[in-house]
Order: sequence, then structure tokens, then C-alpha cells
Amino acid sequence: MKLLQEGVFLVAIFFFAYTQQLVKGQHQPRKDCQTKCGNITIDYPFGISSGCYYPGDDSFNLTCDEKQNLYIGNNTEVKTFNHSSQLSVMFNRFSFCNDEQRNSTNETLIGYRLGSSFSLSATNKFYLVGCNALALLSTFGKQNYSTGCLSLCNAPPVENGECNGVGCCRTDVTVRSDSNIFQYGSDRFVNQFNASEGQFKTSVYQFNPCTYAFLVENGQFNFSSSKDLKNLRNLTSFPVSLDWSIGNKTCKQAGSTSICRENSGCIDSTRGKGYNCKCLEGFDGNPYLPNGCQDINECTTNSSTHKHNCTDPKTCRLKDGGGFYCKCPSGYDLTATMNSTMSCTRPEYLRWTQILLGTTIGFLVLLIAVSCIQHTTKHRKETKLRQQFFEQNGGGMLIHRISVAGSSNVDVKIFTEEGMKEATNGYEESRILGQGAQGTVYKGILPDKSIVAIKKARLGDSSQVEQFINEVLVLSQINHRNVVKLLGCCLETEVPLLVYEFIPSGTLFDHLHDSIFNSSLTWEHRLRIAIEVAGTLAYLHSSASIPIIHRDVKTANILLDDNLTAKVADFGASRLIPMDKEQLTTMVQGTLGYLDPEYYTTGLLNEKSDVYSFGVVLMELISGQKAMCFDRPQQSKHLVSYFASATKENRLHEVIDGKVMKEDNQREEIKKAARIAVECTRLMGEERPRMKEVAAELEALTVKTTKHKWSNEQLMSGHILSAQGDTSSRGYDSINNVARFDIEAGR
Ligand SMILES: *[C@@H]1O[C@H](CO)[C@@H](O)[C@H](O)[C@H]1NC(C)=O
Ligand SMILES: *[C@@H]1O[C@H](CO)[C@@H](O)[C@H](O)[C@H]1NC(C)=O
Ligand SMILES: *[C@@H]1O[C@H](CO)[C@@H](O)[C@H](O)[C@H]1NC(C)=O
Ligand SMILES: *[C@@H]1O[C@H](CO)[C@@H](O)[C@H](O)[C@H]1NC(C)=O
Ligand SMILES: *[C@@H]1O[C@H](CO)[C@@H](O)[C@H](O)[C@H]1NC(C)=O
Ligand SMILES: *[C@@H]1O[C@H](CO)[C@@H](O)[C@H](O)[C@H]1NC(C)=O
Ligand SMILES: *[C@@H]1O[C@H](CO)[C@@H](O)[C@H](O)[C@H]1NC(C)=O
Ligand SMILES: *[C@@H]1O[C@H](CO)[C@@H](O)[C@H](O)[C@H]1NC(C)=O
Ligand SMILES: *[C@@H]1O[C@H](CO)[C@@H](O)[C@H](O)[C@H]1NC(C)=O
Ligand SMILES: *[C@@H]1O[C@H](CO)[C@@H](O)[C@H](O)[C@H]1NC(C)=O
Ligand SMILES: *[C@@H]1O[C@H](CO)[C@@H](O)[C@H](O)[C@H]1NC(C)=O
Ligand SMILES: *[C@H]1O[C@@H](CO)[C@H](O)[C@@H](O)[C@@H]1NC(C)=O
Repeated sequence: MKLLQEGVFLVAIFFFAYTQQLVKGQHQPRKDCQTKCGNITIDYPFGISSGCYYPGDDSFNLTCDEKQNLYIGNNTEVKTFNHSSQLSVMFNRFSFCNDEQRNSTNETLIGYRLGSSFSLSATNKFYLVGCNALALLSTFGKQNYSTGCLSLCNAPPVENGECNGVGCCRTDVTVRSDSNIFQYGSDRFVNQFNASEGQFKTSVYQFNPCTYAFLVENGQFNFSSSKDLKNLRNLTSFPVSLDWSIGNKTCKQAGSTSICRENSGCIDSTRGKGYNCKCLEGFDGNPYLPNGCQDINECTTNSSTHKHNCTDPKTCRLKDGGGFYCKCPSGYDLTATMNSTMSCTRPEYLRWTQILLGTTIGFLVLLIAVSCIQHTTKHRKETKLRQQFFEQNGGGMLIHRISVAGSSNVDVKIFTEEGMKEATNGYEESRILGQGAQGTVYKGILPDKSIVAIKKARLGDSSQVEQFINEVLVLSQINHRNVVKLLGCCLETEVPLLVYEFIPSGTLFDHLHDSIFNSSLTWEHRLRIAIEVAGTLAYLHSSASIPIIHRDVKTANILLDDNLTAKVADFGASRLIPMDKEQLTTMVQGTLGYLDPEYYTTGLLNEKSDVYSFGVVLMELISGQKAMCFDRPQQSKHLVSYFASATKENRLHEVIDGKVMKEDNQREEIKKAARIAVECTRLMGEERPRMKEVAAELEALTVKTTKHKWSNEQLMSGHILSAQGDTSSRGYDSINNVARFDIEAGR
């Protein structure tokens, strides 16, 4: 039972839906309908033949004749359709002609019968063209109405073009939905007026043989008295617009039975009965057809009536469900402009912000650009300068020499100015290791974390460039364990930089004379250092590929590493000093006490000058006294003369370093070493031994020492320290023997 009820209910629903569908769908025109007549496109609800026009009303039945003229009703020619509510048709004019004898053509009135769905639009006008004539328009229906006008003139109107009652008159047409039958015509009233007043009997016919009456859409006819009074320009029909509507019901009455399709709305007809359909805003097309109303792309359409009104087309956006809007970027307001477009404008305050921001950014960009250019210019200048220095300092020559010698033979690195700057942290003051007559030495840390000593060389003039390069090459090839290795150079600076191996423990000078090292060097150390230095000098004087004369042997140029191994520094660097007077003075000051007097007086340099200087170094090692000391008596300021006077007066023991003196068992060696030192410092270079001999003699001392020490150690059961401690207590006495040693005899 219940099932049956539900079934009935379902059937009812389907039936309802079906009928709804039928109501909505029944007005669809056939697919094969003729859509064109001539070049007029036929719009539904109009159509030719059954099934093509709106079936509820035969008024929409059209005929297309053989001449491709389209007719509505019996004789109304259609020109254009307006699918909202209007139709343009052609109505014939009425004309009535007669001559002076009042012989007239027999004209019948013009009449039209329209379908019940049509009525004359209010936009039409009723015209009369003619003189001394009247025209009448009659409509027939439930009530008969008539309207008309009259025109009076005896002569052609002076003014040409005004339809103002002289030669032409016109009147409005009142729309009546129930009157769709029209009749109109005109007549002269010559007869009536002729008798009473003679004025009309004049020759009106000559300039106006006929009178014309016609309906025309407003604006489609402009009266011209000179042309139209004669023959109305042979115009026999005029466009007239008709209003049409669907059915007799209002939208409200029609409700869901209205034939308006999707995206359209129903509007009550202006005729007073029936309704029309209209596409919704943002849609265009035929609202009586399925899918007739199409969404308009206002942003891209070319149709002037639907085009967007955004000033900038790029801001135009389509709305969901039709229509458009102008999308302004954030920070912009939409404003109506003078020419009825919508444009995006910045609010005043934002505009100022923008201007301010723009100016600031512009200024900054300019500033950056300027500084960039400055930087580039500076950089280019610096690069150029570096290049210039590099050439000036013999860089080209060096590279050429290296390439000739082969990189495996020459191990000299060419550092860049930038690399040097980085290594010394911009030539920081805390990195200065020493400052002297020959320049400043910096501690440098290379990118591979190795520590180097960077020294500014002094180059006098361009004539010395070749020599300088020579020396760089030669020195870089010296690979002696007691020589501070030259790693490379940098020629991009005004003053060339030399990069040396870094020796951490200070100079021999510091160890001997500086309190921080506490003069902790034993005689053994001192002798070894002397041997190492002597050996190195001998090697350089004879064994190296070309003899190298140090020229500035002094304790300050002898570095000591962690194991107190001697490293002779500044080889050949002193040769870089130009021999002008000022430099010489500086040098004499710097190395006063070590300078070979013969070399000083003659200016002739040979290897014996190094022997002299070494002699002074040896004396310094023995005595622990500085080469030049102003605390000593006038004649003994110079260590050499101090030694001389001490030996002369048999008090050499006074000269020997107290700490060394304590080491009793070395007394003999010290004596011998002192003799060697005195020999080295002989006034005449020829009388001095060669460096090789000096080295050999000193080495001979150690052989003995070692033997001696060995026997000592054996006695003391290897207790070296206590043995040394024992001997040192008696050291002072034993020096007397040394003092008696005739040093003077050696000179
Ligand atoms: C088509 O229309 C144009 C003007 O609208 C007209 O001049 C022409 O005669 C028409 N052609 C036909 C075949 O009706
Ligand atoms: C449409 O009008 C024409 C001409 O008036 C007529 O011949 C034809 O029968 C009409 N068609 C219908 C379906 O009434
Ligand atoms: C069309 O003409 C026929 C016969 O000439 C007439 O019977 C009919 O009423 C006319 N229709 C209209 C709408 O004038
Ligand atoms: C169609 O009719 C409507 C309403 O009278 C009018 O606004 C519109 O301009 C007409 N369109 C054309 C193409 O004649
Ligand atoms: C004009 O037509 C009317 C009726 O249509 C007729 O009575 C009259 O005699 C006709 N006049 C002429 C001159 O044919
Ligand atoms: C309107 O005019 C016609 C023809 O002249 C006539 O037959 C009809 O009776 C008139 N109707 C009224 C309401 O006067
Ligand atoms: C009007 O038609 C007549 C004859 O048919 C002709 O002689 C005359 O030139 C035409 N006038 C114009 C303005 O077309
Ligand atoms: C409108 O009503 C009139 C009479 O009131 C009738 O003759 C005509 O057929 C109706 N039109 C339509 C389309 O229903
Ligand atoms: C309207 O005015 C704006 C400036 O206010 C201008 O950019 C635009 O081109 C104008 N549009 C038309 C159609 O003249
Ligand atoms: C632009 O078009 C929109 C929607 O069609 C309308 O609301 C607005 O008033 C129009 N603006 C101007 C300035 O014409
Ligand atoms: C110092 O001597 C030790 C032991 O002989 C050795 O391992 C070390 O490498 C030496 N240091 C230097 C800097 O020569
Ligand atoms: C009008 O014209 C005159 C002269 O041209 C004739 O004598 C008339 O008979 C004629 N009248 C009509 C009705 O034709």
C-alpha cells in the first residue's frame, strides 16, 4: 500500500517534471528552418513556415517571396529584427495628385492590418508634405481614433528643411495596443477656400503637384521644401518601427510559462499587453532561444555597447555570472574619469610616498653607480700601478729568466700585492718583526697557514734591477740548512717585497744581549753556531753556483730556530742598497763594528770583508759583549780594539763572557777560538784566513771537544750537568791562562 503511494508520488513528480520540460521546451524552432531571406537574418520568435515561428501566435508567421522580400502579414515588408521588442518594416506613402483643372488621379487610401501582437511604436511620426492640404491617420479597433495635421502655403517656403506647417507638417503617433489597423491619406482643400479668398487659386500645382502622407520612424526623414514638394524624391515607402510582444499576459501572469530562456529576464511590454524577454546584464544574444543569451567578454569584445569602460584594458576582469569590473592594483582607487571611463588612480598621500620612494631609490642607485664607477676607476688605476711597479721592479725579466731556466730549477714564487696585503693583515703594526736600516720586516701568514717573514727591500735606481733579479734567482736556489730560505718576492709594490722562511726564536744578537733570553747560550751552543755560520759563509763564498758575499754579517742577521740552529739571514740583501753616500752612512751606523775597515776605506768588496765581520761575531760569541759599546773606555769602544787592548795588557780573561768562563774544560777551545777571531779581524784582508779555513779550524775544535767531553762524561757517569756545574765554579781562575795567550801575535 505504502509502496503504491510512493510509486504514485514518484510518477507524479516525473509527470510534473516532464510537463515543465514540455512547457519550457515546446517553443524551440525546428533545426531546418530558413534563417535568411535575402540578406535579412530571421530571428526567433519570428519564422517562415510552421514550427519555425512562435506557435502561440500566427503574427510571427513570415513569408519570403521570390524577390527575396520578407513580409509580415499580407503586405508589410520587414527590414530588420530587433529581438528585444522591435521590428522595422516598410510602409508605403500615400500620394494624391491633381492639376489646375482639378482633374485628379483616383488615389485609394493606404491601409495596413497588423497581427494582434504588433502595434505602432511611439517613435514613429505621421507626416504630410504638400501645400494647402491636410492628412489624416485613422486606427480602427474597439475604439476608432484619428489624428492628422494641415499645411498651408501659396508659394514655395522660403526656409528649406523645417517641417513646421508650411509645405510640411507632422504629428505624433499614439500607441494603442488594441488598434492594429491603420489607414491614412491626404486631400487638398482648394475648393473650400477658393471662393471666399482668391489667394489659393494661385499656381500651387506648379510647385506642388501632389500631396503626400506617410508614417516614418523619427529621424528617418528630413524635409526639404525644394526637393520634396515636387515629387518627394521618388520615395515610395518609409521605415516604420513596430512594437511587438508575446501573448496577452504580463510577466507576472505568465510566470513560469514565459518563454524567456536562461540568462534572460521577462519584462512587461511597453505596448500595454504581453511581455518581452531580455538578456541579463553582461549577456548578449536572443533571449527566446535556448542558450541564446551568451556571456559577453566585455574585456575583449569589439561591440561598443558592451565594451568595458576601464581606461586601461589590462585592469578589466570578468565577473562570475556575467559583467565585468576594473581591477586596480593594491594601493590604487577606482575613479570615474571625465570621458566616462574608469581609471585606477593612486590616492594623493600614496602618490607622495611613491614620489618620495622613487626619488630616494633613484638617488641611492645614482650613489651606488657613482661609487661603483669610482671603485672601478680606482681599481683600474691600482691595477695599472701594480703592473707598472711590476715592470719597474723587473717582473718581466724575472718571469723570462724563470721560463728560460725552467720552473723545476728555479723555485721562486711571485706573490701578488693583494696576497701580501692579506698575509700581513694590511701591513699591520703588530705584525712588524723588526725595523732597520734595510727596511721593515713583517710577519706574514699565507693562505696555506704557513708563516713567513716579509721584508721590504730597498731598490735604488733602475740600473740595479737586473742585479736585483739576479740575486733573487740565485738566493732562491740556495737550499742550505743554515740559510734563511728566500721563498719568493712581490714586485707589484713600489718597493719590492721579499718573502722568507720564518725563523721563530729571534736573532743571535737577542740571545746574547737581550735580557729576555737571559744569555742562556752555553759555550757548546756558541761554538756550534760559529761553526754553522762559518760553514755557511764558506759554502756561499765557494760552493754556491756564483760566489755570494754577504756584506752584512752580524749577530743581528743570524737567526736561531727552536733548536738554536743558526740561520743566516739577509744574504745579498745588503747589495741591494745603493752605494750613494746617504745609504752608506745609514749602513755604517747600522752595522758599525762589523764593517771591514779595508772595504770601508777602499770601497772594494771581496769575501774577506765577510771574514772580518765573522771575526767580530766570533768575538761577540766569546765575550758576550756588543760589537760596539760606548760604556767601554774610549779606545775599547770597538770590540776588536777591546780584544786587542785586552790581549796587549794580558787580561783576555776579562773579555771572555763570565758564563762561558765557568766551563772549565772548554778553556783551551775558547783560547783557540779567540785566536781565530783575532786572525779574522786583521786589518789587511790578505792576512785574514779564508772562510773555508776558519770553518775547518772551528770544526777541528769540536772534534777535540767532543772527545774531551766524552772522556769527561765517562768519568762523571754521563752526568753532564753536574760536570759542567763543577767546572764552572773554577772557571774564573782558569781564564788567566787564556788571558796570557798572545792574541796580538796573531795579528
Ligand atoms: C542587402 O542589404 C543591403 C543594405 O542593407 C542592400 O543594399 C541590398 O540590396 C540587400 N540585398 C538583398 C538581396 O536584399
Ligand atoms: C503564413 O502566412 C502565409 C501568408 O499569409 C500563409 O500562406 C501561410 O499559410 C501561413 N502559415 C500558417 C502556418 O498559418
Ligand atoms: C490578407 O489577405 C486576405 C485576402 O486578400 C484577407 O482575407 C486577410 O484578412 C488578409 N490578412 C491581413 C492580416 O490583412
Ligand atoms: C532594439 O530595441 C530596443 C528597445 O526598444 C532598443 O533599445 C535597441 O536599440 C534596439 N536595437 C536595435 C539594434 O535596433
Ligand atoms: C474614384 O473612385 C470612387 C470610388 O472608389 C468613384 O466613386 C469615383 O467615380 C472615381 N473617380 C474617378 C474619376 O474615377
Ligand atoms: C469604426 O469604423 C468602422 C469603419 O468605418 C465602423 O464600421 C465601426 O463601426 C467604427 N467603430 C466604432 C466603435 O465607431
Ligand atoms: C522620379 O521618377 C521620375 C520618373 O519615374 C524620374 O523622371 C525622376 O528623375 C525621378 N526623380 C528622382 C529624384 O529620382
Ligand atoms: C489576445 O486577446 C485577443 C482578444 O482579447 C485575441 O483575439 C488574441 O488572439 C489574443 N492573442 C494571443 C496571442 O493570445
Ligand atoms: C579617457 O580619459 C583617460 C584619461 O583620463 C584617457 O587615458 C583615456 O584614453 C580616455 N578614453 C577615451 C576613450 O577617450
Ligand atoms: C562603467 O560600467 C559600469 C558597469 O557597466 C557602471 O556601473 C559604471 O557606472 C560605468 N562607469 C562609467 C564612468 O561610465
Ligand atoms: C729540533 O730537533 C728535533 C729533535 O732532533 C727535531 O725533531 C725537530 O724537527 C727540530 N726542529 C727544527 C725546527 O729543526
Ligand atoms: C478635366 O480636364 C478638362 C480639360 O483639360 C476636361 O475638359 C475635363 O473633361 C476633365 N475632367 C475630367 C473629369 O476628366
